[in-house]
Amino acid sequence: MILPLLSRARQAGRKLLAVLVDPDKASRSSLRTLGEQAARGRVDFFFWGGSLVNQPQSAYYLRYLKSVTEVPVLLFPGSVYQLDEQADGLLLLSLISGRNPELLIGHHVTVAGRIKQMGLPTVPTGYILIDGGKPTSVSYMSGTMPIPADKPAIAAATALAGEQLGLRLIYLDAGSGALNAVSPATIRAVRAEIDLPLVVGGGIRTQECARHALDAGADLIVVGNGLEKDAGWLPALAETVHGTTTPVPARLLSSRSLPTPEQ
Ligand code: 1GP
Repeated sequence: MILPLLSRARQAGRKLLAVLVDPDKASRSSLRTLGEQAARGRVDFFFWGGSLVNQPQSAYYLRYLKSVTEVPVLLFPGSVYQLDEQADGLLLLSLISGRNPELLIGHHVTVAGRIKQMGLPTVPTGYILIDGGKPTSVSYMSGTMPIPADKPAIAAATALAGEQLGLRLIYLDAGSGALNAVSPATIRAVRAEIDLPLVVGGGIRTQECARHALDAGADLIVVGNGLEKDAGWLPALAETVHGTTTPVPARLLSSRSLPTPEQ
């Protein structure tokens, strides 16, 4: 259900918005506010995850979020301990900008059986860290270096390799709370190289920044910190996202190049 939604939106040139919730920072009141705001402005997904997550607390708040919104919640796990069958799906991340084998395949082997048992729909995701101007939790926790911000060609080649390996989504992330969001030049370079749906997040705190990412070719943007500080920003942000469209590239009109809808 997730990939077809992304593919249909991409075919129509329609942009999408995801709100990242860190379960460790959640409270019932913050989730209730987000749920209300999500209903007012259109939110397409909640992403659920963080670098350090207290699993019982996460399960409690995820149940609560599911009770106050119908927006699909996708796990965006910072570790193998963050699986939860209450979610609607799982971004199965392979950290392809890094060279840590555990995050390329090791942890996946550890939890493969558990994911199958849970019946969680997965989205095989090429996760690419781009330098956002300061060390982030994810680069520290993963023990990997992000791709330098001024090397769009490396980001593009990394995304292309991910596509060639059969991944179904590319996520460019400057890291939560990044000083600088992923630059339009990097987004454009990646967009020009791949046909997969493209997610961009990290450091998006203004509508202008969101618009730049979308205009450069992001299909879906992810915002976390900016909304933690002010959930009231959500309707205006959603309006920016849903008011932005891009012409559909001719190659996308051929069904041959579209991801196969399996989920
Ligand atoms: C981080 O892309 C997300 O993985 C969101 O980042 O919290 O900076 O919006 P922010």
